[in-house]
Amino acid sequence: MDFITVERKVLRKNDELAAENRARFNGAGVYVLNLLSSPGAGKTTLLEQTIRLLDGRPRAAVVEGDVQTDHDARRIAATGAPVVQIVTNGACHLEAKLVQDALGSLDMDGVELLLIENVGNLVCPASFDLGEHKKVVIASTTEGADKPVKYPKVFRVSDVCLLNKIDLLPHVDFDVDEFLNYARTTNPDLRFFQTSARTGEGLEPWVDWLRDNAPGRS
Ligand SMILES: Nc1nc2c(ncn2[C@@H]2O[C@H](COP(=O)(O)OP(=O)(O)OP(=O)(O)O)[C@@H](O)[C@H]2O)c(=O)[nH]1
Ligand SMILES: [Mg+2]
Repeated sequence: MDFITVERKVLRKNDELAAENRARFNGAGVYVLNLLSSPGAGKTTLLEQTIRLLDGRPRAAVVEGDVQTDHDARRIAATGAPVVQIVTNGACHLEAKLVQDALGSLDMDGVELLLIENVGNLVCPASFDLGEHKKVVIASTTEGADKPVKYPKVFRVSDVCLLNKIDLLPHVDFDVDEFLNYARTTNPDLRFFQTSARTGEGLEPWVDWLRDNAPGRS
């Protein structure tokens, strides 16, 4: 009972800070996406390729979330985009306060699109609003097609779903239609993109969607 009360308080406080973040993003005209996936689904690789394809239209910045290391921030920095790394030191998700604090170290000059890579985990990150406009869940073809029904919350709270690593389909036992059916059953409003961050296949429609949506701030 006490535990549940504490958890509710933590979430309520997080929601307040997330609302502050969202107001700040809206005030600055920055469109924000929160990227969620299991470890290794390809979030950072997708970000690297996406930033290169966007080519500054819109100008993007990245917040990286990891349990340890600044490996991902270094990879993003190599693209030239502004980036800040949050190391959670064991925590399995980002929280609004961590993002708020990290923004102080990020060059947001001229930035219209902020991409937040959450800690690789399909469970905890789904419960914490960071102040983003939309959540994007990334699944990959090496994870099994039943993830939308095994981890439904992350698919329910997301607006967009990327199915990544489609270049591996000939080599893995993954039924795309089964995955799409499971995902649509969990969330009928999900918008899908099938991508390979390795070959670039399917990235153009995703980048077009970003370009269409980034200026249409809510
Ligand atoms: N074949 C193939 N490999 C990919 C693709 N996208 C990413 N990878 C590989 O998958 C591995 C993990 O990719 P990352 O981009 O680091 O994944 P991540 O989701 O950022 O991982 P965490 O930050 O640790 O959760 C790397 O070896 C990538 O090269 C893809 O579309 N196809
Ligand atoms: Mg990563």
